[in-house]
Amino acid sequence: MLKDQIKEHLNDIHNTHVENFKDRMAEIEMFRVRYLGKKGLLNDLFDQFKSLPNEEKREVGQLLNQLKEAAREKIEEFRSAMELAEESRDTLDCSMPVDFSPVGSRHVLSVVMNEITDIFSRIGFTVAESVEIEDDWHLFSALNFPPDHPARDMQDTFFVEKEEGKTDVALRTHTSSVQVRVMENNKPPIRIIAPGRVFRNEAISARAHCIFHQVEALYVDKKVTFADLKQTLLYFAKEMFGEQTQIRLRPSYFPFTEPSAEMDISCNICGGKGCNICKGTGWLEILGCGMVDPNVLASCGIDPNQYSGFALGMGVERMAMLKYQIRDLRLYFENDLRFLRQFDAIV
Ligand code: 2U9
Repeated sequence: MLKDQIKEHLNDIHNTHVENFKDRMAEIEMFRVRYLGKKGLLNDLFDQFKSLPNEEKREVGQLLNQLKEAAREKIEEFRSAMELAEESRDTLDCSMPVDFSPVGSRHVLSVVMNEITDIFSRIGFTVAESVEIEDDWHLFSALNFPPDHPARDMQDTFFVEKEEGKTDVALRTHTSSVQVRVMENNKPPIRIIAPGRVFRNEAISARAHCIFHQVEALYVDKKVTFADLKQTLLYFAKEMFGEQTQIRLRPSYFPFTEPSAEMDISCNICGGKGCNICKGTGWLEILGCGMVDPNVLASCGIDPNQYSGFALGMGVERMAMLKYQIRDLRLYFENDLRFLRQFDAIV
């Protein structure tokens, strides 16, 4: 039947794709002649149409028009596909370098954290890690925090559970809890660093964030003295900020160390002359430290009459700020590529 023939041709046109043509120009012309040429299929079908009974003409006529339109559209589609191929052939530059997919880089905080870890590992410290959700004992009590210390307050600490008569559970406010766990489970000599993420209930600003990173170090053995601490600090400062770096210690207070101190380094921007980074003092505060309080050693099951130890702690964000002159803490967490890309070259 004529109707079925037309439908078959429609189907053929639909399934013809220019990508399969070898010599596109010649094959498009062949396609045109086959359907629309003087002796083409459409003229032949129109001839057959003329001799159809009148009642069939309406339906078959519509189908014939559809077929003619489909053939025309297909030819148009072939031609524009060919033009596009021609254009890209003209503009194809085979000598152009390959556009490799972009490779990510390490975040500056990880770089600095790894650098600190490497410096301490060169003098025998190993890395210790533990949980970020801690109990009151490992966060505060074992570390000699008095019961009314502000760190135990909701204002300063994110509590996960705080209930009357129950052990309080909180996001760790320092990585010192890691050292408590190591001391509880190991005998001295202990020489570890505890790098990790910590959480404090602070309003976010250029100088404070509720999430930040610390690296703490702990050395416990027989006859560990403040001189050991001082030498370790000098070694660390020179490795981290350059051989010319000088250090000074100022007395301070922490519940877990006695005596306690804060360490400054000579300003690595002005070399100690005084600039706006060191606020004209020539010194930059970089970490806290001290001799582990005997109460802390005892709480962790280590005899303070036999052993002594030193500890120190630093904020990684602050270290990176001083090393790379980053002015705003929020930049670390915003993932703005303009910031991150500045550190592409460092590993
Ligand atoms: C144990 C005993 C003692 C770790 C120490 C500091 C001093 C210190 C701050 C630096 C900036 C925290 O990130 S910060 O806000 N830390 O000043 N941390 S001594 O002392 C310990 C740790 C564990 C068992």
